Parts: sequence; C-alpha cells; structure tokens
Amino acid sequence: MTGKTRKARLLAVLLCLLLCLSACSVPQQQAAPAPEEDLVMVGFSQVGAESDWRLANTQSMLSAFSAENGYRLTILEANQEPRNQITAIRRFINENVDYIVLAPTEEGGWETVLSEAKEAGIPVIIVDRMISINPDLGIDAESLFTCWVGSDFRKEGDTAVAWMEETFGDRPLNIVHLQGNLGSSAQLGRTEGLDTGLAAHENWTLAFRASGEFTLARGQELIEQVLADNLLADPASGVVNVIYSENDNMSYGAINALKNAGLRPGEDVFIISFDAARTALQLILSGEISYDVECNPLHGPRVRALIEQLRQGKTPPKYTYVEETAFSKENLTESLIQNRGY
Ligand code: GYE
Repeated sequence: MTGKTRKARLLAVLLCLLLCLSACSVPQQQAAPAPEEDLVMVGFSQVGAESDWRLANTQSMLSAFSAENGYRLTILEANQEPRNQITAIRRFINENVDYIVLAPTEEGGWETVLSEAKEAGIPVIIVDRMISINPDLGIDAESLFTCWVGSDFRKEGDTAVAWMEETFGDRPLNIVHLQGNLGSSAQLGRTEGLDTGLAAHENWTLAFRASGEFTLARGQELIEQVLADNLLADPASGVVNVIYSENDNMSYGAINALKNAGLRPGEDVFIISFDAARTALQLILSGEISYDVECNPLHGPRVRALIEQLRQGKTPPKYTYVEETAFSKENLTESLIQNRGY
C-alpha cells in the first residue's frame, strides 16, 4: 500500500466515525407541552400586518409564547384601527386572560379600556409604541400599564438627521417626508427628529409631507403624487432630493414610483428609511436606499421575560428601551444581512 492510499483509507475511516457519531448523538429533548389548563393565557392586541416589521414582530411573539413554553397566546390584529384594539382588549378581559399585551396603534384614547383592564386586575404590558393619557383627565397614566418595552423613536429620528447633516453638509436639501400612521409613537418620534433638523437648517426645505400609513402601496402612491406635482428639485441645480420615509415598506413603494418614472434612487433622490429589515438592507447594498435606521421588532422574548418576572412576583423595569443601530453601505456586509433575524 502506498503512503497516499493509506492516508485516503485513514481519512475514510475518520469520516465514517464522524458520521456515526453525529447520527448516534442523543436527539434534543423536546419539552412536553404543559396540559391545556396549566397554560398561561396571554391576549395580544396587535396593530395589524402593515409592514415587514409588523410581520416579524407577530412571528416573534408567536415563537416566544408557544405551548411548549407554557403559554396560550391569542393574537387579535386590529387592521391599524384603534377601535378594533379596544374591542380586542374587552374580549381579553371577558375571557379573563392572565396577561394583556398591547401594541398600540396610536398613542391616545386608552384611558377607558385600560382602566377596565386594571379594574379586572389583569396586568397590561405595552410593546413597541407607547400610550399617552390626556393630562386633563387627572389619571395617572403609569398606573394603567405594568411595563413597556420598545424603541426610542425620537432618537431614531435624530440619528437619521445626524446622518443627513454629515452626508450633505451645507448643501440645500429638498425633503419629501413620508410619515407613518399619524399619532403613533413611531411617527411622532421620527417626525420630531426631522422637524428639529428642519428648524436648524435654513436651506432644508420641506417639499411634501403626508402619511403613507407605513405601507408599500400608500408610499408608492404618495411618491407618484410628488412626481405628478413636480415637487422634486432638478438635481443639476445643486439641490439634493431626499425622501425621509418613516418605514421600509413605504421606501419600497417610493423606489417603485421613482424607477417607474425613470429616476435613479441613490443618485437623483436619496432615500432615508427606518426599520432596516433584510430586504431594505439588500437595497442599501444595491444603492437604492442610502441610510436605514434600525428598529428591532423581535420583542417576543423580551415581553416573555417581563411576564416571567411578574409571574415570579418580581417588579420588572417600567420602561425597557432596545439598543439599536443604523446602516449605510459603509457598515453593511452580505453576511450581516444573511444572519439578520428579520
Ligand atoms: O417602524 C413600521 C411598523 O411601530 C416601530 O410600525 C413600529 C413601526 C415600524 O408598521 O414598519
């Protein structure tokens, strides 16, 4: 036997051994689901299914609150209508769930129904957006929910504006602003950030502002309207066109509208987006989105951790802010995109 064949044989034996080992390894122990009556009942009033962010958020809640983990989760989607959420919460109260999780569409209008939940003794965990209580009512807003977890939307807006300042310097900007659902924390915070930027820069002009309701279809319609009304500046004039789009799905719609009109996103118009979902990150690599401020939707495990603390009789922090970053071509790689959870 030559040295080479011996080596090859040895390799084959080793490979066989490895294969056997992996085949014989003990399968991961699956936790037996708890009997139905022992499951903790959680009612989740979700905003809707308007965006990639929202779908990832719903998925994250479903995985975190599985029967294997000891929960029975009921999700009621509100189709972005606050009154549907009020109906959903009343239903959860009637069903006497153990915990109510609320992702509020808008900030206002929660006093009555959350007082009802409080009266029924059901803890309410707020996730993603925030609520605000009319101060004239003399109700202690913080007494209406147990705790909250989500993003700092104002900070997200400030991050976007800081990038605009850094990237465009003293150049005049012609800004088209696609807002999210009016009255939602995500819209309010991101708009406040831009408004602060507009107030600080005399040569930043707001050419257009309207709500695209966080959807691709509305985002596309609004940019079609902007183009029909001739609201973009001639790039040859030295004025920079910027679309400040308060979520990725509206950005996808904006890109469709621009491309259909023969314009080049990333050259004729710069798109700044929010969420940083996987598809959007891909569009950064291809140059169509210039900057994307991350907003993390994977709240399921975070909400579960809060509920687990409550079940152990502990007091979780009232507010938990999620750490977030932002992406441009400079700090993005294919592998980062592939490993992204949403
Ligand atoms: O940015 C958007 C979604 O509230 C953070 O809602 C969330 C926003 C998110 O529809 O895509």
